[in-house]
This record gives sequence, structure tokens and C-alpha cells, in this order.
Amino acid sequence: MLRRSLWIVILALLLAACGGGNTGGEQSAGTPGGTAATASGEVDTSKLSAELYFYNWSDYIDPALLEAFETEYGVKVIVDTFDSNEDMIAKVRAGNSGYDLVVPSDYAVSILATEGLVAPLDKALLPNLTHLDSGLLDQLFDKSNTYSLPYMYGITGIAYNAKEFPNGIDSWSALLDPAQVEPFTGRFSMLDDERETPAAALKLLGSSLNEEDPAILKQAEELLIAQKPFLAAYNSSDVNRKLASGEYVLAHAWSGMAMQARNGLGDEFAGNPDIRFVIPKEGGMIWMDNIAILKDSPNAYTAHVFMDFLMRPENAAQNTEYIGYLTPNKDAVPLLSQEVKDLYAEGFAPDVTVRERLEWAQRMQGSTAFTDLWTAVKGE
Ligand code: N2P
Repeated sequence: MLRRSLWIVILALLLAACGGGNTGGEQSAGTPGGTAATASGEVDTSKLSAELYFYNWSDYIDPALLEAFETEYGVKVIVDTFDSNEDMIAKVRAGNSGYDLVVPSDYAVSILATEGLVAPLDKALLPNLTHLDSGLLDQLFDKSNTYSLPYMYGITGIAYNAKEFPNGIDSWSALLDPAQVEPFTGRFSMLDDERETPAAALKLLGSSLNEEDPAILKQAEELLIAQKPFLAAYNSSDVNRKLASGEYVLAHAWSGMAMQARNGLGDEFAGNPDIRFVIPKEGGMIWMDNIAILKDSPNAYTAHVFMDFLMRPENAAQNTEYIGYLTPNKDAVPLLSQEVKDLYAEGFAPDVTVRERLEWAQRMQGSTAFTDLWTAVKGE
């Protein structure tokens, strides 16, 4: 008995000496060298941290994937959630957030990169990068994908309950014309988002969602203020649940949250077959959310391993299937179920015609126009 425990102690000491102690940060924190992964993409488990802190949007990863990662590598991924780029950026900007990975949308990647808040990626640690659709890489907001890789992309439109709107919806006026929303007072929401929500009003006005003309922005602000008395809430967090339960009959929504309302979300809640999703005729936003590693991440090596894990086609497909957005992983697409593909075809993904009326948000360098507009609307 004594002998056996002695051996265990010796083994534990040996393991710790080899770096397998795995309790604190990484062995070579913050310096993910190319030597850490072999050419075949093998992971040097002695360099893994015990935990990884992932700051992600709500309902934006299949929890089963976190369990699978922990089972495979012994790394516990702790997820904290945010519901807007601006909230996430504020937290990261304040410093010492403790997060390793964040998920900024396109224009938010530029903001983080310009402010020096994200670390360059070590592509040698990301062999599964080859599965990403090259047409979605190299975007203007992060040329050469120095700091980020696409995680999911999607579109912003209107989710609605077909029982209440048997003739469908085709215009942002369904959300922004007081006469049309009055019968649905307290039963619909707009995203709580300083870029998305003005974008809906700007599109109805026939403008670009990057419009900076103060006179047009004023009109957008007035449309949003006129809508407020009828609104249940500005909501970017549980619109999926509230549409599914019938509490909302209409919502300004991201495509995946609408698909979750339709299909349900794992063990979390059941779907509602009457939920539809549309990009209004005036157009809407297309966006891409990206994974990036923070400059002050203590677990950068582990963060790369996790990113690479998510890019395995079977994992990307499982995640997409669960959250209902669009995957940038070309080798995951053929693995998606017919059910999800049918919903894409029904409007939860853009077809060629819809794509023509979609617009990306740009980073407004040096401008506070949207923050000001949003502060005015929310404070009203
Ligand atoms: C998930 C929201 C993700 C999309 N709840 C926003 N870019």
C-alpha cells in the first residue's frame, strides 16, 4: 500500500516536472511558438492550460462542443456572454478582462486591432484553417486574417409568427410604422444594438446603414423614438425564447436567433413551427463574427488549440446545426442536415437576390454618430 502511494507521488512529481501539472496558466504563456504543434497539427498537451476563458455572444456555441473539448484535452472552457460588440469592446478596453478569446463582428475586429487589443494569430497552430471558405477570408476589416478568423456569419431581418401575419412581412415598416405596430404593442422587440437598430430605420429611409449625414440620422432617430411606446423591449438576448413561447409575435432579429425560435435550442427550449424570417425589400445587414485572441490572453496556446478544434468540419457542422447561423467552414456545409438546409432555403440564409440588398457595417473612424444617436433614442 505504502509502496503504491510512493509510486504515485513519484509519478506526479515527474509529470509536474514535464509540465503536465496543468493547474495554472500555460507553461509558456503568451508565446505560442510554431514549435508547439507538429506539422501534422498535433497538440503539445504539456502546454495546455487547465482553463480557457471564452467571451462569446449568448446562445452562440453548442455546449456539447465545450464538453467534447474538455474530454479530449482536459481544458475547461468557461463561457461568459455579451449581447453587443460595444459591451464586449468596453470590457476588453478596460483591461485585465481575464478572457482569452472574444468574438467581434467585422467592424469590431477593426476597432480591437486598431487599439492593439488583440494578438496576431499563429497560423502554424491552426492547420484546420484549410477548411474555411477562402472567399470569406481576407476581408477588409482584417486583411490577411492577421488577428481573426471567421466563426459564423449571418443576416439581420425580421422574425415573425405566421399565425399573426398570415400574409407575411416584406418591409421594415412592419416594425417602424406606428400604425402597423400599434396592434402588437408590447409584443415585439428591436435589437439592443447601436449599429443594428439605426440600420433598420436607415434602410426604411432608403439609406445606407453607414449613413453619416446628420439630417438623415436625425430622421432615423425620430423613427426609432416614435416606435418606442409600442415596443416590448430592446432585446438582443432572449428574443429566440420569447418568439418561440409566443410572448413576441414580431422581432428585429439575427437569422440564427430566428432559426432557434423556429427549431428550438438543444435542451434549452422548444421551437415554434410558425416562426418565419425575412430580409425586408429595403435591405438589411450582413455581418460576420470572428474569433480573436486577446493581447493579454494568458493562455494563447490553448486558445489556438480551441480555435483549431472548432474548425474541424464535423465540429463546425455540429455547432452550425445547433445555433442556426451560417458557417464559413466549406467542408462543414455538406455535413449539415436537410432540415437546416431547407430552412436556409426558406429565408434563414440569403439567396442570390437577397444578397444584393445586404450591406456590411463599416467602422466609423473617429465618428460617434451612431453612439450619439443610440444614446438619444435610449434616453428618450
Ligand atoms: C447570438 C448573436 C450573434 C450575432 N446571440 C450577432 N453578430
